[in-house]
Amino acid sequence: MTSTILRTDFEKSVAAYWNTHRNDPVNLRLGEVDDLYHHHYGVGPYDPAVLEGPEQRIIGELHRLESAQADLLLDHLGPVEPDELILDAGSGRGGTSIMAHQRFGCEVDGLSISEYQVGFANDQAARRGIAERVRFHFRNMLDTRLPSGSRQAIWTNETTMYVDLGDLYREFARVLGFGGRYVCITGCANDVTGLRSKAVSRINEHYTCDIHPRSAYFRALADNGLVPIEVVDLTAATIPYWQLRARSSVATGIEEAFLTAYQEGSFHYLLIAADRI
Ligand code: GPP
Ligand code: MG
Repeated sequence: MTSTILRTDFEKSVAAYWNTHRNDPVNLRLGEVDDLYHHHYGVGPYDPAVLEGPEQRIIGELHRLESAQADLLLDHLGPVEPDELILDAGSGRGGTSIMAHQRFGCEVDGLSISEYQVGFANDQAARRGIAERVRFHFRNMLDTRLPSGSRQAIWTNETTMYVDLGDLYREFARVLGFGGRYVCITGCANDVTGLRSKAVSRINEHYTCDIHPRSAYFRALADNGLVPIEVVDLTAATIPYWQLRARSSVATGIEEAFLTAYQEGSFHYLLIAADRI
């Protein structure tokens, strides 16, 4: 069974990373604030007063910025009706999926190649009593096994750096209905300078990922009938999150690489909303 889900050595190493990263205070302590466990970064200014208070205030503020990022993504996903179906491709510990269900009232399927993350996220849905409508599956987002045209909306929240974009958007174009919406938040490299940046290489090494250049997104979207309607450069909006995280007790050591990459312009934090035509 596993071999049909994890098809390459790269996918196996990515799954191993997420299956073994179970003691990650930067994600668990933030998630404990309100039981929304995220695996993405934050946007918006932080309140500098949190730096004067107890450490828990910094944790709460980082979590608020991560939830604001997920809210921003969902702002571009809707409207979604309660009887429509949506897909979280690379669903982590489930935070964005649960927020999407709370907002739209619809059923959500989340996919992850980490069995640990799938179990964690399903436990979260069960604890909230929404397991029948928010379901997480051990599956590869390049092969969702969902019926063609069955989804009104799909999102990827910082997960596309683990896959080939052509393969991914071919599958999304199949699964999305005509006029369906795709929203992506991602970090991508500046085509001119990014691929030679040491900071971008450090990020790739840290997470076992392969950051794509910005152009690769628009090429793969266009090749698969996904037409961007909005592109938001969130780079300036995410820098405060990294500055606050660098000063927190849950810093992991990758903060300086993100700050350098964003500030030198080799790396962009982007939201892309596209429609399936
Ligand atoms: C954050 O996950 C996202 C990724 C690891 C994908 C890479 C994203 C890029 C924009 C390059 P996380 O919340 O598990 O990371 P951390 O543990 O560092 O908070
Ligand atoms: Mg995190």
